Amino acid sequence: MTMHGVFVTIEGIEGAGKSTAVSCVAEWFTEHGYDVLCSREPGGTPVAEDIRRILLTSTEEELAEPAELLLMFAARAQHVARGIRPALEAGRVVVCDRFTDSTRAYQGAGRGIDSGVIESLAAYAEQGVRPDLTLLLDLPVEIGMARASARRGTSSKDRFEREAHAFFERIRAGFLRIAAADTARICLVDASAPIERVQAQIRAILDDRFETAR
Ligand code: Z5A
Repeated sequence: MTMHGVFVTIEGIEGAGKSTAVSCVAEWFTEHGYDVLCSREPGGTPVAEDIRRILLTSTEEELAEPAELLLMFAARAQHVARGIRPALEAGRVVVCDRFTDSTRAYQGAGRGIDSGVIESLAAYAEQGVRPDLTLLLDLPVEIGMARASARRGTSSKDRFEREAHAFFERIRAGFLRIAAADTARICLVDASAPIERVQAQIRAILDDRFETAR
């Protein structure tokens, strides 16, 4: 079936400002007359949000790496089938906080899982649903961590936030490699700038990509 909507994903390390960027992108499309669905991964549907709880907060036993990868894709398969694809088929804009590039960066570059395994699971879970545009919010790891910890306050860290600094450096480098290999889809945003400047960069990209297409 043909899909008429627009699928935009937001990527980056923690504290990059992805949630803030999702609102900015949603606002731009709403102002331009589109019907927008904001979502996130892992999660986005009731079943996928159940899987998210296991992935982020499970502490009863250590999650094995293959299990973490398969749970990410189980959540994604459910989100695509029950959330993203129906919205795109209805002509809506879907703005998603993280998608498969996060798996490539976290489970691939971060944990060292083979890219062949990741790409074959991606093809199976996505069933042809691919982002039209991805905004990669890039910034130094220290700045992202400082922002995330300021926002977190006294609440406890999730499974990923407890990882060492080097893990996040591998992920940032992984994201940059992914972006360099797919410049047609992925636009880099300097996320170390103040919020207003980040939002101006995002709006300029959307003006450039979608205003002339209307
Ligand atoms: N994960 C994975 O391993 N594999 C996968 O396939 C997927 C995910 C899909 C959950 O993701 C974890 O799952 C994630 C990767 C893994 N773990 N980590 N790390 P998540 O997206 O829910 O969690 P997160 O990355 O930790 O999100 P976050 O900390 O909420 O980051 P954010 O959304 O990018 O940031 P924010 O909430 O928009 O901003 C953070 C704070 O900074 C906030 O107070 C803002 O007001 C402030 N902020 C935002 N922009 C600015 C600027 N420009 N200047 C100053 N301050 C700013």
